[in-house]
Amino acid sequence: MRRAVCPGSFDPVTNGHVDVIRRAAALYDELVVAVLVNPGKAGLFDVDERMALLREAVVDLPNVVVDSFSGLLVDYCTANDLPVVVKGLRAVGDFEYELQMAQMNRELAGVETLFVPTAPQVGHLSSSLVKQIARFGGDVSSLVPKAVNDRLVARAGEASA
Ligand code: COD
Repeated sequence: MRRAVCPGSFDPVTNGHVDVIRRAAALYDELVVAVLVNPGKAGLFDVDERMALLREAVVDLPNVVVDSFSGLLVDYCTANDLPVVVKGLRAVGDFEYELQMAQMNRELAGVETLFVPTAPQVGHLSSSLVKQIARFGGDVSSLVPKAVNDRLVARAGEASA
């Protein structure tokens, strides 16, 4: 069975992430979407909420499993028999760091990386820009799955109450 992992912070999942996940899911028998638990960096959403939002976003993809991990990605890959990491690539800015990580992950544990070039209509999307726009009351409904938009609107309401 061909398996791969799509790792990330997903704080929160955007339509850019969903595009990469969908395309990767079509290439593998099972795709694990793994949310990094980073104790040093509190996000807007906690890890359980990020996972719940991801599960809603991929509910129609039966071969996608949502999980979380902490520590090194390669340790998670080795422990879970995941030989391939799938990453989305947006602009040249992504490339240098992603290449470095891909080479390091291969050296550390023989884990290969597959890069999926972003779709033009979502290439400008990032979780941090989405959060910034939502925080100031901007409309992000076309940039994120519906459940994420609902949570961001609720959060903005709580903050201004
Ligand atoms: N279009 C296409 N791809 C996109 C888009 C978009 N609009 N937005 C994001 N992506 C891609 C990113 O390029 C990335 O591949 C993935 O989606 C996840 O993005 P984020 O922003 O949610 O997650 P990151 O980049 O913060 O995640 C980084 C990791 C958690 C994967 C990385 O830090 C990691 O592996 N950490 C574990 C520690 C470790 O092993 N470190 C050593 C590395 S050598």
